[in-house]
Amino acid sequence: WAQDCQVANINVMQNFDKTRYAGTWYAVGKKDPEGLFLLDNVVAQINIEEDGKMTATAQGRVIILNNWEMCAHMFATFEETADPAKFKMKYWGAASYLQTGNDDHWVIDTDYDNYAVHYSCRLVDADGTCLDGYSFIFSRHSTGLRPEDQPVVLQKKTDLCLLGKYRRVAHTGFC
Ligand code: ODT
Repeated sequence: WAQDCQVANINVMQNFDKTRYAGTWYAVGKKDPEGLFLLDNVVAQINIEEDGKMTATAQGRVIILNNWEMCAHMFATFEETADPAKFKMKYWGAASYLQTGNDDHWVIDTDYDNYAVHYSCRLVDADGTCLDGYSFIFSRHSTGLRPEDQPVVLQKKTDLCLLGKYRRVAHTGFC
């Protein structure tokens, strides 16, 4: 078996339960996309609205206009797809100069209580691999992943063909 790194063949969370995914997640690792936006101190809050739809808010340190450092407050709505673990995420900022977009939001793996592996490919190459994408490793704990979750997450990074492409996301209290 050889890894083909095809976006279409990426395995996502089976029987994904968005109600258990709700709540606070601290980004502890990130593979950046081109035109990097969220730098560090990234915390996401996933909500399930009364109509059952998933929404989110997030904050994180960003640098805009080359050298203006600030804490970005972001909002997102999620559109469901045929696969319960694959969403389309429409997002925008509290201020007009922040990034807006419509990205895939795939939940690759989670135990709901400790860790979650997120993936988003923005641009699929002609050969079916991802040309531009990003991925967050989330923890329920601001201090990072529990030792017992590290091998699981390492395997998922490998499956995503992103091993070695992540950086640590610091939580310094900036936001
Ligand atoms: O940092 C980058 O360059 C990529 C991230 C850009 C999109 C972030 C927008 C956040 C939208 C609001 C909250 C959503 C929370 C979802 C959790 C994970 C994905 C960011």
